[in-house]
Amino acid sequence: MEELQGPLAGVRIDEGRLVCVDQGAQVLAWQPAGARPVLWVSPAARYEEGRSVRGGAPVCFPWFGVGRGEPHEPVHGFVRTAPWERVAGDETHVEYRITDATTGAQPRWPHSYSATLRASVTPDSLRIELEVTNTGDEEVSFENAIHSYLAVGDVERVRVEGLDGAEFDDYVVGGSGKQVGDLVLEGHTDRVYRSAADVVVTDPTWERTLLVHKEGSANTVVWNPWREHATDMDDVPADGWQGMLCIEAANARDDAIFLAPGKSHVLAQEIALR
Ligand code: TA6
Repeated sequence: MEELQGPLAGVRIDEGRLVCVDQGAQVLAWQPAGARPVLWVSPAARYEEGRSVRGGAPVCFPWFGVGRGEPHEPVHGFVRTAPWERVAGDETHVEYRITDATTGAQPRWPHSYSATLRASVTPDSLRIELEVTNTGDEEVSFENAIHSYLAVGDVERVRVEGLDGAEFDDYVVGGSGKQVGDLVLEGHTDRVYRSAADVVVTDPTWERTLLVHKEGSANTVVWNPWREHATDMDDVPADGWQGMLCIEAANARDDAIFLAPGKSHVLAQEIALR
């Protein structure tokens, strides 16, 4: 494990193949030996305190997007840009922790909690776990997501298998829909699927297949801004949308987690080269 030198503190493990920054406990890179990067980071990403780096696997908690009901700020919750404490690590894993003692009074979510992020690698897989414990004395509810940006050769040629028959909320056209067959993206896509199933991402351009396994996740979020929205973001180049596809393990909206005092919940996502 080596300390990451640069504007954001962090670590490189597995001979530098896995990179994680302390801010947001955000995995930024995973590139197995002999393979192309599996996680995408924007070439125009900005590495600034208080700003989530565009790419890798940001941690969304205790809400997803703008949350439920009244829109919440910051988008995707307040731990994504907060300083997590690195509590363990070696050449195959790193572990971070954050609690309400760090994030302080949060009017939108005034609860006592402890969150642990574990990232671990094998030669051909990356596992990211977000464990949340209710350390208060009343039931809490929250949303969460591991907002993974997969690197792909050309998103227009990618197929996503495993969502067939799943209902989804469509944040592009509004309303809901039901997936028929494999998902092939044809434009701006922003969907929260009600599916706990694994998905298989086939990437013909890079001649590879990624298996995305989930645990403790009722939802799969699929997002790509496409050409028309890539330029909405100052940290995504105009053509950046073609090389990325977000496949996120999540619990959002009606699938928010309810946790009794003292109880814990684990959300996990495992990405494996097939
Ligand atoms: O995961 C999908 C999504 O909720 C999209 O609506 C889009 O906003 C994306 O997250 C990125 O959010 P960010 O706050 O990182 O720009």
